Amino acid sequence: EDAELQAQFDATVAADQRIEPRDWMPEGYRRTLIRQIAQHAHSEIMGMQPEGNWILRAPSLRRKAILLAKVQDEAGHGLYLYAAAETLGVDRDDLTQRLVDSRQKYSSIFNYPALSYADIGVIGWFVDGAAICNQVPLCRCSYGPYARAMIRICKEESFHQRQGYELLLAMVNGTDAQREMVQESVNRWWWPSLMMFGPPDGDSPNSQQSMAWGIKRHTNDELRQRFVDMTVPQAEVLGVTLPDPQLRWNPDRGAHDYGEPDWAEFKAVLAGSGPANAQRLAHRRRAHENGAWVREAARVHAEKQAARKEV
Ligand code: FAQ
Repeated sequence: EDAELQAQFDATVAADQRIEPRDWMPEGYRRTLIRQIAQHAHSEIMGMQPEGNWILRAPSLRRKAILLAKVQDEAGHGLYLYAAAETLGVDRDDLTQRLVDSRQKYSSIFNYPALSYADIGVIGWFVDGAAICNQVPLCRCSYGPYARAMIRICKEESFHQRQGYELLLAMVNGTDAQREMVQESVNRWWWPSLMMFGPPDGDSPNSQQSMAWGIKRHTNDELRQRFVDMTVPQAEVLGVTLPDPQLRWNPDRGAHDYGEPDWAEFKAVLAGSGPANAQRLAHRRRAHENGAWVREAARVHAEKQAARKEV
């Protein structure tokens, strides 16, 4: 019977149809999805911190309204993604606990500090740009609830990318000091943004199986290349230099050659020793502890409602 279920699952994936929560699925498929969706949800929630830090220091009401909307969207993305993970039989409280106990990862990029308002623009341009490259193919993920969540998330990510680019356009058309701020920010965020796509293909233990299952549609290096090719002409329009002396168009490949990110730095950030790891996790833990009374009140309220229904 198991062989029959497996064959049915394989046929659904091969036909590019969706696996839904009540369908049979291999245990490894379920575990991989829980790992990836939870890490993705945690990233959205942790990703609120670098930018959230600037809401009270936005340079104008307009910039503040835009930034507030963006950070709220990230909270929303985290919540849809936790809901998508819950369809696989896990509990959001448990996933949050695993995050605050450092038993589950979140994206390396959010362990870098946002030091100037130009960083708000560059995060939108690079970090949301990279997120879009990575996430548009996930709209065709074989697992239905994840794929559907991605459609709306990608629409919002496009707005995020545009608001960042528009902020940078305003700054590069401003004073010399503003142009310098943008360049300085680009220098700090370029390499960490390339690392968002994960380790090189030869060093990515999960890619092959995830692609066979139709969870991932492209390898880490394919998506990284797509991001580089998309970003180079945008940098030209802004008049900024991407900090990579090896970056150049390769007509034979029809793509840009580029330098190797510092993978030792990537590993250090994943191991918890990035510039802001400790601060980010401490902040998240504190927020979780401060919210204990809300969770308790909701639990008691739910109990009272249930008791009322019984009489
Ligand atoms: N950071 O075998 P692979 C956003 C881990 S965008 C930390 O290649 P996989 C929007 C990986 O988990 C950011 N860990 O793994 C936003 C695995 O460890 P594990 C979130 C990383 O899963 C913008 C190990 O390394 N986006 O939040 C990273 O096949 C602005 C081996 O790697 C997503 O999560 C990394 N960069 O491929 C929000 C997208 N890279 O779990 C706020 C969905 C790898 O075995 C502001 N996820 N690792 O212990 C994915 O597409 C994939 O999971 C990859 C990694 C591509 C990230």
